[in-house]
Amino acid sequence: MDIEHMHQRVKEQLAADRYEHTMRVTETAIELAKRFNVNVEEVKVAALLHDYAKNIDEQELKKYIIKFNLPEELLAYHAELWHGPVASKLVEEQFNINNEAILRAIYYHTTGRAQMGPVELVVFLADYIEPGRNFPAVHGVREEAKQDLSLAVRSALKHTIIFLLTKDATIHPDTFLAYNYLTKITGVK
Ligand code: DGI
Ligand code: FE
Ligand code: FE
Repeated sequence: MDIEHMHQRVKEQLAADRYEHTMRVTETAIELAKRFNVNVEEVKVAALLHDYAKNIDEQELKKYIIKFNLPEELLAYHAELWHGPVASKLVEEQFNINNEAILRAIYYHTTGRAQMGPVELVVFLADYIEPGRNFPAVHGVREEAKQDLSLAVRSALKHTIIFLLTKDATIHPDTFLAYNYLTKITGVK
């Protein structure tokens, strides 16, 4: 499956604003991959497909979680966390993608996880700092992203956790595991 075909399918699948976000994430991710010596081809595909399931409604996402045997505990968390895991299964099926680095980057792009690999880190960070994002914490993370991939992702996770706490939201354990992992490996604490 060539990338132009996937691009076309993404455009058909997503609303215009979501498609434009996807294009900005892909450009940002390619830049980060070059900066931090991460596989550009894997990053490009993962970024292009990361939000592939974003415009599927909740009822249908729920059906896919059952159909694909994804962890049912996902259903106990906010529906916002469902589109990554579902997208990873859909693109595996529809585009015959079997590269684990790409599939994981799509699966975990919202929560992160412990021991995130380089493609996961780049896609996670690009999604957070793409030029259309404009929340207060993004500016500091963009600065860190010029220097250190792990530190920048750690900061993005930290600000996501703080943001979710202000909303009294539940927080998926993978978000904490990702934060703890990066805190340890960066030597912050
Ligand atoms: O799909 P995008 O909007 O591009 O970005 P995303 O997939 O990172 O989704 C971001 C949303 O998910 C944002 O509103 C924060 C929320 N989120 C991230 N981690 C968690 C979470 N929401 C809950 N409830 N729990 C989490 O652990
Ligand atoms: Fe997303
Ligand atoms: Fe996104």
